[in-house]
Amino acid sequence: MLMRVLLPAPRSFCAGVERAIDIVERLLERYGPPVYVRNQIVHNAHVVGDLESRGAVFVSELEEVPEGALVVFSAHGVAPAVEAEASDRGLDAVDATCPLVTKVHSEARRAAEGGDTIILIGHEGHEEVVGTKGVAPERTVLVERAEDVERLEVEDASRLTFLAQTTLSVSEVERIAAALKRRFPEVKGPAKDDVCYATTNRQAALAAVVDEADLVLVIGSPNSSNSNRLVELASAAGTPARLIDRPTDIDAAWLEGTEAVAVTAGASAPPQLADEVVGELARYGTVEVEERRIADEHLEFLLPQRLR
Ligand code: 0O3
Ligand code: SF4
Repeated sequence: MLMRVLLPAPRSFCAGVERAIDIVERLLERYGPPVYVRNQIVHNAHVVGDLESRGAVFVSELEEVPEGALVVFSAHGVAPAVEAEASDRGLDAVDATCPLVTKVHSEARRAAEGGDTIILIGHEGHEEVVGTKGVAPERTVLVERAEDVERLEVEDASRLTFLAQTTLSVSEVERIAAALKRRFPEVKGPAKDDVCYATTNRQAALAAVVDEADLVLVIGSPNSSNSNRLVELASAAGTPARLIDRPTDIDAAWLEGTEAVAVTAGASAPPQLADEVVGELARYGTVEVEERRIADEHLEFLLPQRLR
């Protein structure tokens, strides 16, 4: 059997994920274990498992962190109330929030200070949304779908700002933003939108090959928003797609009659997993691998001052 394997690029780690992992690694090197991390540093089982094996301790509540200990906030960001709690408890907090998430927090703060209601486009309960909403909880309303826009009740339609979670579907956010602008012509918003460069590039790269593939494999963990959006994009384009955490998740039945597979990975999935997935596919026959790059990514974020 001959199978074409298309590798859309960019895929895998983004600059914010690399920085967050780097922060935990450097803290482990400098201070030794344990290094507490509030929530999964990024939504990936391999990354979490690897750091755990080297002495990182993942907790969901700050209460689980002993007084005075080192604690890292995950890449998805935290509400100001969490920062305050850490400082009240005398914890030594290091913030691994992606600077592009922090930017959205700053926009939320500015809008709230100006007296605007914030319409946050995002998924209820997602950590990034919990954090961003926490910047101005009394002034923020959440919109998950374009249909929610009609049901929105706002205090003053002339004082509105919309913001978005960074890992959503670009086309879905565009649809919601258009619905908001139709219903509230005075709504203010980001020049483009808050969906970040990495999310945008991974979606565009997959979109460029999806029609050539009979199957799309997206490497990522089940709780990774940006990875799930890649699966949705492929399904919406009419190509069956599966989210896999590791090569052994591949079911032989998926490959029956498959001539071309696209293999991509969410921003929190380690790059070597794509090679391992290609290796696994090669067990079923001869593979012909072709990378399809739509953009180069050179962005690198500075580490927090104390770790530079
Ligand atoms: O936000 P999402 O569930 O996609 O998070 P991941 O999978 O950890 O990916 C990195 C994105 C991030 C840390 C915030 O934008
Ligand atoms: Fe930052 Fe975007 Fe990566 Fe999220 S997906 S960590 S916003 S670069």
